[in-house]
Amino acid sequence: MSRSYLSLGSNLGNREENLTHAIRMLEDVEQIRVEKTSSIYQTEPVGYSNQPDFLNMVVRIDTELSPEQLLDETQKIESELGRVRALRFGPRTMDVDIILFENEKRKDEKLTIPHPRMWERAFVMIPLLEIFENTSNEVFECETVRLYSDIHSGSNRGKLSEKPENK
Ligand code: GSY
Repeated sequence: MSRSYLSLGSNLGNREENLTHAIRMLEDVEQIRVEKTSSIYQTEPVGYSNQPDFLNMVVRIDTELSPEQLLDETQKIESELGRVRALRFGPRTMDVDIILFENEKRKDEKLTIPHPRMWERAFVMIPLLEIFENTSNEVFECETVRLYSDIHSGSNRGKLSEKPENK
């Protein structure tokens, strides 16, 4: 069983419903268990600024899938939720990125883990820290990530909702 962290983002349609839908679709995959979810944050677009604000969150999963199989599942969720890649950094109904996968370090055409831009993205680091902060055996990761987060933190519109009670 491997532990992985996924970043979810949406800035088209009913953004909150899109996030909820994506989590449900992750839970429907037999080899994935959603263990924790962060709060939802409303964030300024990074990259291409002339687009609506995003809603972002991070989820922690346990999975029996390999990183490649997990990537296939996240891409299926993106396309089922209607993602169309019109602009590389443009608006999208759903973006699901693999941020961390156990202690995996890899860089190939298909997949780079840890996610290469996670450190400079407050919309990833802040919800990730929120999950780490509530889990004692993740203290080491928490300190490492906090360090990077302090260095790189950018603008953030702030938390939209409290995390659900049961996660
Ligand atoms: O890489 C994820 C898609 N994305 C986002 C996002 O999820 N949130 C914010 N705030 N900006 C973004 N720019 C891109 S591209």
